[in-house]
Amino acid sequence: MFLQPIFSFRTGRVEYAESLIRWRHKERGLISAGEFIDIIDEFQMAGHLEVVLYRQVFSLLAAWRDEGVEYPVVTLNVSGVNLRQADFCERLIKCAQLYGIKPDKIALEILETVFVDRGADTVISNIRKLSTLGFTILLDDFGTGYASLSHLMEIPVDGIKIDKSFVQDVGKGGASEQIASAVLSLAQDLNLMTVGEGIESADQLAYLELKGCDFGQGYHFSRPIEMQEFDTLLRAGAFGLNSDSVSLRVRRAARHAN
Ligand code: G
Ligand code: MN
Repeated sequence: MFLQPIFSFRTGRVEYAESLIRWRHKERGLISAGEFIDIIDEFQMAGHLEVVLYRQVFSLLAAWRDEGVEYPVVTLNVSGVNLRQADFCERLIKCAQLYGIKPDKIALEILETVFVDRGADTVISNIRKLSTLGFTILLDDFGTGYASLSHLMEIPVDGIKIDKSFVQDVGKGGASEQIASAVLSLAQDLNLMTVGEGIESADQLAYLELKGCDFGQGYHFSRPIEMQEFDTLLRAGAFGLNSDSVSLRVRRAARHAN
């Protein structure tokens, strides 16, 4: 399991970290989940991997909590297979309770594409339940899916992660820059938190910050870090951490007040 830090532009601290699984292939080396997600879905392995990954994440969070370490909110990528299962929420919350982890320490990353696949009703009702339970809901790879605007209205989203394809074309004079800028301005109007993904250069960082993006993630800051090493860095104070994610709470309150 790997964790990739997500930095707050406002505080400069690592307030979130995305958990990522890597498959150590004998010949091909490390393979990312994005490359084998279809295999996971096809063989309905999501349920099994989920147990392995979630338990690792929850036990790590429990250790930090028990030892008084200030730690970031950890994000879990949730697959369409999981969201189409009627009992997914119960399974997730039970697993979290087993380790005494409260939902406000967990953010769920959901791809927009889950809404256009079959079983969208179950998906939406699951997301509503998860949000009510207190999990933070983030739309992943935002801008690459379909009918995204209508879904922003329909489901209780807390924030969006702007897809790296837009971020990486910033400064190249194409349409990506306008899209990134429009998405940020829309998110601000809706009081959503925003994360720029795949930031690889200081120019990309500067552009997103200028446009009011809240958080940044990408090789420019840090690659995904193996769990043990992340743990060591966190305890050494390398992430300048403030576990209290103020901006999200303020935005959430503002939205509920509307
Ligand atoms: O789609 P999702 O948001 O889950 O993307 C996470 C993936 O993006 C991970 O596999 C991670 O390794 C990769 N990633 C993270 N930062 C960067 C980056 O700066 N550049 C590129 N190309 N990929 C990145
Ligand atoms: Mn993700």
